[in-house]
Amino acid sequence: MKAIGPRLVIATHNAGKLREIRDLLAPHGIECVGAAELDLPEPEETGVTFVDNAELKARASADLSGLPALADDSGLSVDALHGRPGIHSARWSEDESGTRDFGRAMQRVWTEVEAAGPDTGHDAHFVCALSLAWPDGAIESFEGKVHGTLVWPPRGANGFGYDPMFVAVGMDQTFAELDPADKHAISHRAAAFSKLVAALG
Ligand code: ITT
Repeated sequence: MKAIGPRLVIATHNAGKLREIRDLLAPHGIECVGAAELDLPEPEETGVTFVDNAELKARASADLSGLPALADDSGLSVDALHGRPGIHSARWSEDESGTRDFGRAMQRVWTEVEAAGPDTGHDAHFVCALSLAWPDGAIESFEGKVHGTLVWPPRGANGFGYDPMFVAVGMDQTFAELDPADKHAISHRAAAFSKLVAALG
Protein backbone atom coordinates (compact mmCIF):
# COMPACT_ATOMS: atom_id res chain seq x y z
CA MET A 1 0.00 0.00 0.00
CA LYS A 2 1.12 3.60 -0.66
CA ALA A 3 2.55 5.71 2.17
CA ILE A 4 0.15 8.00 4.05
CA GLY A 5 2.45 10.34 5.99
CA PRO A 6 3.48 12.81 7.06
CA ARG A 7 0.14 14.66 6.96
CA LEU A 8 -3.26 12.96 6.85
CA VAL A 9 -6.72 14.51 6.70
CA ILE A 10 -9.20 12.86 9.06
CA ALA A 11 -12.41 13.18 7.04
CA THR A 12 -14.87 13.41 9.93
CA HIS A 13 -16.91 16.13 11.61
CA ASN A 14 -17.61 13.90 14.63
CA ALA A 15 -15.44 15.03 17.58
CA GLY A 16 -15.69 11.64 19.35
CA LYS A 17 -14.42 9.77 16.30
CA LEU A 18 -11.65 12.31 15.68
CA ARG A 19 -10.40 11.86 19.26
CA GLU A 20 -10.37 8.07 18.92
CA ILE A 21 -8.69 8.12 15.49
CA ARG A 22 -5.98 10.49 16.81
CA ASP A 23 -5.37 8.11 19.76
CA LEU A 24 -5.18 5.10 17.44
CA LEU A 25 -2.79 6.84 15.00
CA ALA A 26 -0.60 8.39 17.74
CA PRO A 27 1.92 5.51 17.85
CA HIS A 28 2.46 5.78 14.08
CA GLY A 29 3.93 9.30 13.97
CA ILE A 30 1.40 10.70 11.49
CA GLU A 31 0.24 14.31 11.77
CA CYS A 32 -3.57 14.43 11.62
CA VAL A 33 -5.68 17.38 10.55
CA GLY A 34 -9.46 17.29 11.00
CA ALA A 35 -11.81 18.02 8.07
CA ALA A 36 -13.47 20.80 10.10
CA GLU A 37 -10.09 22.55 10.63
CA LEU A 38 -9.66 22.64 6.83
CA ASP A 39 -13.28 23.80 6.35
CA LEU A 40 -14.01 20.75 4.22
CA PRO A 41 -17.75 20.22 3.65
CA GLU A 42 -19.62 17.11 4.85
CA PRO A 43 -20.64 15.14 1.75
CA GLU A 44 -24.11 13.61 1.67
CA GLU A 45 -23.94 9.94 2.71
CA THR A 46 -25.76 8.34 -0.22
CA GLY A 47 -24.14 4.88 -0.01
CA VAL A 48 -25.96 1.71 1.03
CA THR A 49 -23.04 0.15 2.95
CA PHE A 50 -20.57 1.39 5.58
CA VAL A 51 -17.73 1.00 3.05
CA ASP A 52 -19.64 3.00 0.38
CA ASN A 53 -20.06 5.91 2.77
CA ALA A 54 -16.49 5.77 4.14
CA GLU A 55 -15.18 5.79 0.56
CA LEU A 56 -17.27 8.75 -0.54
CA LYS A 57 -16.20 10.79 2.51
CA ALA A 58 -12.49 9.91 2.07
CA ARG A 59 -12.57 10.60 -1.68
CA ALA A 60 -14.24 14.02 -1.24
CA SER A 61 -11.65 15.15 1.35
CA ALA A 62 -8.64 13.87 -0.63
CA ASP A 63 -9.84 15.60 -3.80
CA LEU A 64 -10.52 18.92 -2.05
CA SER A 65 -7.39 18.99 0.15
CA GLY A 66 -4.82 17.42 -2.17
CA LEU A 67 -3.73 15.26 0.81
CA PRO A 68 -4.36 11.60 1.68
CA ALA A 69 -7.61 11.36 3.66
CA LEU A 70 -8.96 8.80 6.11
CA ALA A 71 -12.72 8.48 6.67
CA ASP A 72 -14.70 6.37 9.14
CA ASP A 73 -18.26 5.24 8.60
CA SER A 74 -19.63 3.31 11.51
CA GLY A 75 -22.74 2.36 13.40
CA LEU A 76 -24.66 0.02 15.62
CA SER A 77 -26.33 -3.04 14.13
CA VAL A 78 -29.00 -4.67 16.33
CA ASP A 79 -30.00 -8.28 15.68
CA ALA A 80 -33.61 -7.85 16.87
CA LEU A 81 -33.96 -4.90 14.45
CA HIS A 82 -32.52 -6.84 11.48
CA GLY A 83 -29.33 -4.74 11.53
CA ARG A 84 -30.88 -1.33 12.08
CA PRO A 85 -29.97 1.47 12.74
CA GLY A 86 -26.80 0.40 10.85
CA ILE A 87 -25.69 3.06 8.37
CA HIS A 88 -28.47 5.29 9.75
CA SER A 89 -27.02 5.32 13.30
CA ALA A 90 -26.22 9.05 13.26
CA ARG A 91 -29.55 9.89 11.58
CA TRP A 92 -31.55 8.18 14.39
CA SER A 93 -30.19 10.84 16.76
CA GLU A 94 -31.34 13.82 14.67
CA ASP A 95 -34.52 15.86 15.01
CA GLU A 96 -36.17 17.71 12.08
CA SER A 97 -33.59 20.52 12.36
CA GLY A 98 -30.66 18.05 12.29
CA THR A 99 -29.76 18.52 15.99
CA ARG A 100 -28.25 15.31 17.41
CA ASP A 101 -29.29 13.76 20.72
CA PHE A 102 -28.00 10.26 21.42
CA GLY A 103 -30.24 9.97 24.49
CA ARG A 104 -33.12 10.04 22.01
CA ALA A 105 -31.40 7.61 19.62
CA MET A 106 -30.68 5.11 22.41
CA GLN A 107 -34.27 5.38 23.67
CA ARG A 108 -35.56 4.63 20.16
CA VAL A 109 -33.30 1.58 19.84
CA TRP A 110 -34.42 0.25 23.23
CA THR A 111 -38.12 0.92 22.55
CA GLU A 112 -37.92 -0.92 19.22
CA VAL A 113 -35.98 -3.83 20.74
CA GLU A 114 -38.63 -4.20 23.49
CA ALA A 115 -41.39 -4.02 20.88
CA ALA A 116 -39.69 -6.80 18.89
CA GLY A 117 -40.66 -9.17 21.73
CA PRO A 118 -38.99 -11.18 24.47
CA ASP A 119 -37.53 -13.88 22.20
CA THR A 120 -35.38 -11.68 20.00
CA GLY A 121 -32.68 -10.98 22.62
CA HIS A 122 -30.39 -7.99 22.98
CA ASP A 123 -27.42 -8.95 20.79
CA ALA A 124 -25.83 -6.18 18.72
CA HIS A 125 -22.54 -5.28 17.11
CA PHE A 126 -20.72 -2.12 16.16
CA VAL A 127 -19.21 -1.89 12.67
CA CYS A 128 -16.46 0.48 11.51
CA ALA A 129 -15.39 0.93 7.90
CA LEU A 130 -12.19 2.92 7.39
CA SER A 131 -11.27 4.20 3.94
CA LEU A 132 -7.98 5.78 2.94
CA ALA A 133 -8.08 7.81 -0.26
CA TRP A 134 -5.13 9.41 -2.05
CA PRO A 135 -5.37 12.47 -4.32
CA ASP A 136 -4.24 10.34 -7.31
CA GLY A 137 -7.42 8.21 -7.14
CA ALA A 138 -6.14 5.22 -5.13
CA ILE A 139 -8.40 3.99 -2.31
CA GLU A 140 -8.26 1.18 0.27
CA SER A 141 -10.93 0.13 2.78
CA PHE A 142 -10.94 -1.99 5.94
CA GLU A 143 -13.80 -3.14 8.18
CA GLY A 144 -13.85 -4.08 11.88
CA LYS A 145 -16.60 -5.32 14.23
CA VAL A 146 -17.19 -5.86 17.94
CA HIS A 147 -20.01 -8.05 19.22
CA GLY A 148 -21.93 -7.44 22.43
CA THR A 149 -25.24 -6.89 24.19
CA LEU A 150 -27.47 -3.88 24.69
CA VAL A 151 -28.31 -2.81 28.26
CA TRP A 152 -30.86 -0.42 29.74
CA PRO A 153 -30.67 2.15 31.25
CA PRO A 154 -27.54 3.64 29.61
CA ARG A 155 -24.45 3.84 31.85
CA GLY A 156 -21.20 5.84 31.79
CA ALA A 157 -19.89 9.18 30.58
CA ASN A 158 -16.89 8.26 28.40
CA GLY A 159 -16.94 7.61 24.67
CA PHE A 160 -19.73 8.92 22.44
CA GLY A 161 -22.85 7.93 20.51
CA TYR A 162 -24.37 4.59 21.59
CA ASP A 163 -21.49 3.67 23.95
CA PRO A 164 -23.60 3.95 27.18
CA MET A 165 -25.91 1.09 26.10
CA PHE A 166 -23.33 -1.36 24.68
CA VAL A 167 -21.45 -4.06 26.63
CA ALA A 168 -18.90 -6.02 24.59
CA VAL A 169 -18.77 -9.81 24.85
CA GLY A 170 -16.81 -10.83 27.96
CA MET A 171 -17.11 -7.40 29.65
CA ASP A 172 -19.33 -6.09 32.49
CA GLN A 173 -18.93 -2.37 31.81
CA THR A 174 -20.49 -0.44 28.94
CA PHE A 175 -18.16 1.17 26.39
CA ALA A 176 -18.97 4.51 28.09
CA GLU A 177 -17.80 3.15 31.49
CA LEU A 178 -14.46 1.89 30.14
CA ASP A 179 -11.27 3.92 30.06
CA PRO A 180 -10.67 5.03 26.46
CA ALA A 181 -7.57 2.81 26.29
CA ASP A 182 -9.65 -0.24 27.23
CA LYS A 183 -12.25 0.58 24.55
CA HIS A 184 -9.40 0.97 22.02
CA ALA A 185 -8.14 -2.51 22.87
CA ILE A 186 -11.35 -4.18 21.64
CA SER A 187 -13.45 -1.75 19.61
CA HIS A 188 -14.71 -2.07 16.02
CA ARG A 189 -12.60 1.01 15.19
CA ALA A 190 -9.47 -0.60 16.66
CA ALA A 191 -10.19 -3.82 14.71
CA ALA A 192 -10.42 -1.87 11.43
CA PHE A 193 -7.26 0.05 12.38
CA SER A 194 -5.21 -3.06 12.94
CA LYS A 195 -6.11 -4.24 9.42
CA LEU A 196 -5.14 -0.82 8.03
CA VAL A 197 -1.84 -0.78 9.93
CA ALA A 198 -1.05 -4.34 8.78
CA ALA A 199 -1.65 -3.25 5.16
CA LEU A 200 0.71 -0.28 5.63
CA GLY A 201 3.42 -2.87 6.32
P1 ITT B 1 -18.77 11.78 10.05
O1 ITT B 1 -19.63 11.22 8.94
O2 ITT B 1 -18.48 13.24 9.91
O3 ITT B 1 -17.54 10.96 10.29
P2 ITT B 1 -20.99 10.93 11.71
O4 ITT B 1 -21.24 11.00 13.19
O5 ITT B 1 -22.05 11.48 10.80
O6 ITT B 1 -19.60 11.66 11.44
P3 ITT B 1 -21.47 8.23 10.77
O7 ITT B 1 -22.38 8.62 9.68
O8 ITT B 1 -20.43 7.17 10.50
O9 ITT B 1 -20.64 9.46 11.32
O10 ITT B 1 -22.35 7.82 12.01
C1 ITT B 1 -21.94 6.86 12.88
C2 ITT B 1 -22.73 6.96 14.17
O11 ITT B 1 -22.67 5.65 14.79
C3 ITT B 1 -22.06 7.92 15.12
O12 ITT B 1 -22.64 9.21 15.06
C4 ITT B 1 -22.25 7.24 16.46
O13 ITT B 1 -23.41 7.63 17.06
C5 ITT B 1 -22.37 5.76 16.14
N1 ITT B 1 -21.07 5.18 16.46
C6 ITT B 1 -20.04 4.91 15.63
N2 ITT B 1 -18.98 4.46 16.31
C7 ITT B 1 -19.35 4.47 17.60
C8 ITT B 1 -18.67 4.14 18.78
O14 ITT B 1 -17.40 3.77 18.79
N3 ITT B 1 -19.33 4.25 19.92
C9 ITT B 1 -20.62 4.66 19.96
N4 ITT B 1 -21.33 5.02 18.88
C10 ITT B 1 -20.68 4.92 17.70
